[in-house]
Amino acid sequence: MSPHRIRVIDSHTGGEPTRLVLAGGPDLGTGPLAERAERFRREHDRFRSAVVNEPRGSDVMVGALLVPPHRAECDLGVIFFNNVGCLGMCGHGTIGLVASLAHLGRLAPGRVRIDTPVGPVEAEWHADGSVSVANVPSHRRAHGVKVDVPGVGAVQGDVAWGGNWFFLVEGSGLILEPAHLDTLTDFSWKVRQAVNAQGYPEVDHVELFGPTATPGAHRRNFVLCPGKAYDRSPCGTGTSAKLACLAADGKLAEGDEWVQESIIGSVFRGRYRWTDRAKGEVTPTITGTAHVIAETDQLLDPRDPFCWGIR
Ligand code: PYC
Repeated sequence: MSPHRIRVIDSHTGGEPTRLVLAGGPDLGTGPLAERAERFRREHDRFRSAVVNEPRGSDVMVGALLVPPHRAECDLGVIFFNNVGCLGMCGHGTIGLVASLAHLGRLAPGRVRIDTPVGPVEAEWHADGSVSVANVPSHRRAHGVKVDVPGVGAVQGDVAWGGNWFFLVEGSGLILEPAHLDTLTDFSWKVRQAVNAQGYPEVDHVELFGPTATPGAHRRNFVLCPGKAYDRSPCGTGTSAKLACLAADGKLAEGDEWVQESIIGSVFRGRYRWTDRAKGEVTPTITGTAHVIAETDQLLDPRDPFCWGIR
């Protein structure tokens, strides 16, 4: 019996990997992307695990399943997934997707409309190789939420949507440097559990902010993803959530640039425009650069005891 073959292309965006599945993925039908993501979750979870988890991947790998769009105005569709499940949207992943398709000669410089489970986004591949993503409308749901975190104490933050749900914390007092990753991960994981228990079960990312020494950057962040891996990039959906909070607080004017640095020093540039001021809803645009690092065929042999990944 010959193994099942999956064609993938790997890239990284500011250090955060994206594995784009070009062929060999499951047939999810032609319905809306949210329904197809649900079907992917329900019926093909072991495929997800096989593609991104060890031994082929790692906890930090984000997968992107390329699918036909449902929305008539879109050129292509994508379902993002990670080591534990599906993501609504993924900013670094969209930049990686566009850079990968450009590398393959499947895109010309210019705009492309992309269907996702949480709404359409528009990406633009620029002549210098960078990619801008006009994300789904983003907003802050709750401001200054006080959470009692067992073993930590009181922590205050905002709950905001940027294509995924975030709890954003300013002034945690922690040092946002790679040398402190264990402490940052432990703190953020406890915060997430407390936020979920305290009435926000949908929050699956925690984003901490601190000072940056990088000229031109505004803040550094640390983002803990749903499967306990930290984002090496500044997180496109997390930067979108931050822009929604800055807009709500009147701290960044429409059209002005926000430069968000990641814990490893990579940078996204963000701006927003108001889409519904009364509802506090903005459309963020995030710009970053991805690099293609591998074109591979993955082989899935059911005789392999770890064929479906180590979960
Ligand atoms: O860039 O939006 C993002 C993202 C989400 C999870 C990891 N990266």
